[in-house]
Amino acid sequence: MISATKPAASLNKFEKFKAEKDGLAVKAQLEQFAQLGWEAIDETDREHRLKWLGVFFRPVTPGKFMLRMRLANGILTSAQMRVLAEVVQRYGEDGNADITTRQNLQLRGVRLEDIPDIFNRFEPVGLTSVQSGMDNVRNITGAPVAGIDASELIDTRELVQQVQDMLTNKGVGNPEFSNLPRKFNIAIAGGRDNCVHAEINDLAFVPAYKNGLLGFNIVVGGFFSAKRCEPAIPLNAWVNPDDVVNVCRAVLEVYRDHGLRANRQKARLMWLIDEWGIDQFRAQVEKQIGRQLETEAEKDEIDWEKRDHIGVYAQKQSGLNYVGLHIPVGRFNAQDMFDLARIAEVYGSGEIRLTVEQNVIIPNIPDSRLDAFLGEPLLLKFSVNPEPLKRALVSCTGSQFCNFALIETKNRALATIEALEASLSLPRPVRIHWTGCPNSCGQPQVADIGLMGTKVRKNGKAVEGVDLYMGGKVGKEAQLGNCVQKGIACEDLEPLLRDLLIEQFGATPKQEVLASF
Ligand code: SRM
Ligand code: SF4
Repeated sequence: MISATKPAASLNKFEKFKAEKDGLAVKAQLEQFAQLGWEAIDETDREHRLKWLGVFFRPVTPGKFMLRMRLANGILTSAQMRVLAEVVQRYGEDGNADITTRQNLQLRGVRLEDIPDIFNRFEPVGLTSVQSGMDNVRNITGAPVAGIDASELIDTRELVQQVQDMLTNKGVGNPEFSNLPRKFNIAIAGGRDNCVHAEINDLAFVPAYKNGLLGFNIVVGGFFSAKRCEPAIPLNAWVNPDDVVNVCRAVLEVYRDHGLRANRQKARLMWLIDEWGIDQFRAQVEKQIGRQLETEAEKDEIDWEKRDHIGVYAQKQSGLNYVGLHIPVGRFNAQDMFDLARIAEVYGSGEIRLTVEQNVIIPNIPDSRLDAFLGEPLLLKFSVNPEPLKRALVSCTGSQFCNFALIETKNRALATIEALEASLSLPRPVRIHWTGCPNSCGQPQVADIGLMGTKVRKNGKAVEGVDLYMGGKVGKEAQLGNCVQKGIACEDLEPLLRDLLIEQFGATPKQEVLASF
């Protein structure tokens, strides 16, 4: 039984409004909303239910909505990118797009009155933004080099698409999964380097051999929240790739029907696993599937350091290459998007891929076209060989558009890195992740250096500051980092980071490098 049908008294306000009217119901009202305008429509529809369609009211920029897409495995075509670029272009200075930490795109500046037309343009090119926010499954991540990586174990593209199709009814919207107790993250890793951060997903599939067959070990319950962060734990189950969709369905049904709904701070999957214990949770998933799951393979195949895919790499298809472009803090304007669509078409196969590090990969570039590709002016902005600090920089949205933010992130992250790079030489990339508040969208816990926005008192005044996280390890033996210092005023951060980079990451001051010649 879905707990949302419990007596109203035991439900929090989100459960109440979901029980009153399903989020997906606003789809039928879009024309009406467009005519009424954003100020006149029902507040709960505007601020909450529209997120079921990926349409996010932004209290920071009222009337200018954010549109969060779904891009299975982070892959889109140049035709799709052009449609998205046209949307962004409509809004002039207000229009831009961000690559997200879930291999996805968010468009900004969007007006509610344009949504029906935008959705009409999405349909013919196969784009959807459905169920991308609130109590739904977020964009499903997969290996960004699926199908082109010579060392790949399992091509995740089709699997991710199948799971997305199942839970969104092929992009139309699926009321079966539109009232989960809370958000839910799914990732499918296909390579050896855990490129999707399996450990920070509610449900993740990790390649593993069992009895000579290649399938997946399953981990569950990983999540970040302001209240608690946990890495995923083994379900003690191994599945054949053919079973991935069924397992996703069963896990989601168990979560939907039994997940905790009274307190939103304790509603993510791990809280249910805590209450039941992993064995009971596993047994319930088996009951839902109607058969026993195989126990997990002794070891998984994640035995590489994580790659960032920036630069030029030979594909498994002989004579073809993929090129990773660095997109500073993941932000595009409309022209950038048109340019990317063009170069993907002119030099590659028209395909564009996104990574969880907020960067782009253009695959399928023949050897003969590579030099011309590398000479494209766009690559002066989106480098294939960025400086080591910029290369590994990730940032959440921050106060420019997000009302949860305690600090501005993206612009500050870039300015700080540029200042540090002006004075330091780094022997290797250092992964610095910024996140504007404890919700941790910028994943500071997976970074070498994580910076989480907070407010600090300095000289009797409240100023923007950060808590410092260290020790996040990605790839094989992934581990979450911890907070090592609290309450650093942002204005004091640069010298602190400078010392940290010198002491712990082998950075050398640039003057010293020059002096030694
Ligand atoms: Fe997030 C809420 C942005 C990845 C944990 N996240 C939000 C909202 C929707 C809040 C809001 O309404 O303003 C932010 C929208 C701001 C905006 O205008 O852009 C927001 N989250 C993002 C993105 C765009 C950050 C980025 O710059 O890349 C990422 C979008 C991913 C996507 O394509 O769907 C994003 N958020 C994450 C991640 C990272 C991940 O999934 O690997 C996390 C931590 C992992 C997790 O969820 O377990 C994350 N976001 C949260 C939370 C805390 C969840 C919780 O259980 O408490 C919130 C707050 C909430 O849901 O109540 C949140
Ligand atoms: Fe907004 Fe906080 Fe998420 Fe950053 S971490 S996007 S500030 S909710």
